[in-house]
Amino acid sequence: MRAAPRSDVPVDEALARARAFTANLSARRSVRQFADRPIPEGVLEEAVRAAGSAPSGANLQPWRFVVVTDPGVRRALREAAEAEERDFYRRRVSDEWRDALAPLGTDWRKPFLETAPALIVVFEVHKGPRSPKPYYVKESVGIAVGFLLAALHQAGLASLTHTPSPMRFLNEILDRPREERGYVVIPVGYPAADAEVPAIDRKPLDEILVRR
Ligand code: IYR
Repeated sequence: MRAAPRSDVPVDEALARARAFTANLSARRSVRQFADRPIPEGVLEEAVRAAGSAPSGANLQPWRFVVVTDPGVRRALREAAEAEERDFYRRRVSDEWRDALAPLGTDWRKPFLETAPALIVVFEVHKGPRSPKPYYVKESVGIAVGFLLAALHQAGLASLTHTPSPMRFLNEILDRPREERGYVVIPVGYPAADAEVPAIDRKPLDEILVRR
């Protein structure tokens, strides 16, 4: 054991610091149209470092982040994802799910998989030849992805949480072992000049917070 780190936030600044963080983070929006503009050197690596600092079940850190910039690999991912999505939107989607997605305007086409300058493909890491049995994998990886999205946003980069389904094609194209299971694909870059986002609101605090 070692001494726990001490807070460096003066108590009279706590609320202002919390508000500033909320203002910054709540300005983040998922973006689906990306500019042809490169990501500054080192930023993705630093964001993955932030993700890797997340808490995890038994501290087993059951995650893998694959940064994809190769245009050929991005194209292959787009083609495979669109094949799955075509089937999803035509046949597998329920009426209820289709209605829920309608305000977002999504469809089977996933051009952002090629237009975003980088994709961060996140995998859960399960028990395998080189990895112990992990605990609370979805929770752990979800928290790490939250850190990752926050770090990218802090660096001025836009991102999208894309969840093609099923995701096994990710293992084949990215040459990952079977104990790694696709969790989310995150296109990263700068928004296109004409990028638009759905006009959505966040639930007010009195709808999401309960006190007992
Ligand atoms: N995976 C599909 C469908 C989709 C599902 C949810 I839940 C979303 O929030 C958005 C899309 C797609 O990527 O289009």
